[in-house]
Amino acid sequence: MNLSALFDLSLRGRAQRLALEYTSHTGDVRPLTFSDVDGRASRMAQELVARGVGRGDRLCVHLANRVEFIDIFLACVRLGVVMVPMNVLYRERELRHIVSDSEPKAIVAARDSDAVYPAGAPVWFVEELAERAASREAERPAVAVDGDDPALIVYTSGTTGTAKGAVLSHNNLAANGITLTTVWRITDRDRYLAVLPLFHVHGLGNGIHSWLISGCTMRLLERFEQRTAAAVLADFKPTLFFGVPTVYVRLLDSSVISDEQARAVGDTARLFVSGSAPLPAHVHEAFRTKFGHTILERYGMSEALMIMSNPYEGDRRAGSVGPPLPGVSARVMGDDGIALGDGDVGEVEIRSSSLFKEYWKRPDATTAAFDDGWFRTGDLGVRSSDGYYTLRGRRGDLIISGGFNIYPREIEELLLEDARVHEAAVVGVPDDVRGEVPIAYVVADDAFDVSELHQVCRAQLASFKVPRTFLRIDALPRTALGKVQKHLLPPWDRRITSA
Ligand code: MCA
Repeated sequence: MNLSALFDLSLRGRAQRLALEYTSHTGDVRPLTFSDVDGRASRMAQELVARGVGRGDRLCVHLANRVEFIDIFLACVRLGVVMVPMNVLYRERELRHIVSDSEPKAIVAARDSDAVYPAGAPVWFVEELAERAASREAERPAVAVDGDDPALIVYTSGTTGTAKGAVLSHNNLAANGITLTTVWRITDRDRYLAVLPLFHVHGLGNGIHSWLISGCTMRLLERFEQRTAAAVLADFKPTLFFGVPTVYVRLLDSSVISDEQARAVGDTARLFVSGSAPLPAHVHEAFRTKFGHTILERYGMSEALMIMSNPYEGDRRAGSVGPPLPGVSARVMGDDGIALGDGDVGEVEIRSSSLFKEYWKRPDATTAAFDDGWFRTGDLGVRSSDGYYTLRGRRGDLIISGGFNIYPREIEELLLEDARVHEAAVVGVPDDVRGEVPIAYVVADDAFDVSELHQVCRAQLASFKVPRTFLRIDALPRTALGKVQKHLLPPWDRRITSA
C-alpha cells in the first residue's frame, strides 16, 4: 500500500475535523481541517510537477517544523518523489555530502536560513513555493506509487565517516505507523503535541504518521523550547507526547513547570513516549512523581524505524526498551556468529516489516549491514527470560547528545584538516541534561592554541557536534598496530551540566 491510501483514512475520512494547529509566521495559532491539509498537499504537488519533479526524483528539504514541511512531505508521497530531510542545524560541510550523494532536483530552504547551500542543486525558497502552490488547483496528481517505492532517504553517519542514506519505502513507513497507532492505542480522540524536529524519524516517521493514520489533532511547535512547550502543554492539553530524554529532563525543571502545573498536565494526558537515546532511570522515576505518568520507553533506528517498545498495558520497565514490536523478530548474537541465550550480552540483530532494504548507492555498506537477512543494529543488548531487552551500549563509538547522533570520526576529520593538529580523538562524556556531550583530545604544535579549534567547529558543524572542550595531550594512546585506544585517554573527571 502506498502511504497516500493510508493517510486518506484521515484526509478524506475525517475531512471536516480539526487536524492541525500551528503557529504562523505572524505568531497567531492557525487551525486546519484534514480537508485543508489535503488541499494544501495537492496544490504543493501541482507546484512540484510544474517544476519538473516526478516519481523517483529526490528533493532535499532543510526546514524547521513549519506547516509547509507537511505540505511538501505529502506532495512527495503523492508524486512518488523521495524526500531527503536534512537537519536544520547542519552547516555547509554537512549539507554538501547529502546533496552530492542524493543528487536532488532541488533543495527547499527558508529565506531566512543562514546556511550556505552547496552548488549542485538549485535552492527553492519555501515561501515562494508556498505562494505559487496556493494559486494552483487542489487537484490530486494521477501518479501510481507502489508500496515498495522509496519515500524517504534518511542520512545516518557511520563510524566510517561519510553519512549513508537509508532508503525507507512507503511500505516501511506504513508498517511502522500502523504498528505504533495500534500498540500505543492512538485514536482520533488523541491530541498530539509535536515538539521534535520533523527532519528525523522520531518526529516524522512516528509523529506525523501516527497523526495522519489515527486522525487525531496535532499541535505543531516549530521546535522544542522549554518555556513555550510548558505553556502549550497547559493550553493545548495534549493526550499524547513524544520526547527524547533531554526534553523530559527540561520538563522536570521546576522553574519551567511547577509541581502543580505538572499534575494538571498529567491529569489530561494519556501517554508520554521516550526514545532516540537511553532514558536514565532517575528521570523515569522523577517524571512519574511529578506528572503522575510512567514514561513508555521504546527503541528504534533510522534504518529500521521502531524496533522494540515497553508495553502500553503491562510493566513499563525503567532501563529496558521492552520486547520487540509486532512484525519485528530479534536475536542477540555472540562474536562467533552464534545466537546467545537469555541473559547474555551480544549484538542485537533484527528482521522487520519496517526495515529498510538498502543504503542509497552503497551496495558495500548494505551488504555489511546484514547478516543472512538479519540487520546488524550495532547495539549491544541482552534479553531477559520474559522477553524484555535492555541495551548495553554501541559497538561503534557513537555519541548521542540531546537525541542527536554524533560520529566522532566526522569531528576528528575536521580537526585534522588544520595542519597544526597532528592527532585528534573525540569521545562522549556524561552530561546531566543531554545525556552525553563530545570533548576532543588533540596533539598539536606547541605554539598552537587548541582552543582556536572551537571557532572552526562552530563554523563548520551543527552546534550539538561542537566539542565542549579541547584538551591538549602529548600523544594518543595506541595499540601496537596503531589503533587509537580511546578508553586509555586521560580521564575527564569534570561532570558537565549543560545550561
Ligand atoms: C536545538 N537547536 C535548534 C533546534 N534544536 N535550533 C533550531 N531548531 C531546532 N529544532 C539548537 C539551539 O539553537 C542551540 O544552538 C542548541 O541547539 C541547544 O539548544 P537548547 O535550546 O539548549 O536545546 P535543549 O533544551 O538542550 O534541547 C535540545 C533538543 C534537541 C530540543 C532536545 O536536542 C532536539 O530537538 N533533539 C531531538 C533530536 C531527535 O529528534 N532525534 C531523533 C533522531 P546554539 O548552541 O547554537 O545556541 S531519530 C532516532 O534517533 C531514532 C530513529 C529513534 O529511535 O528515534
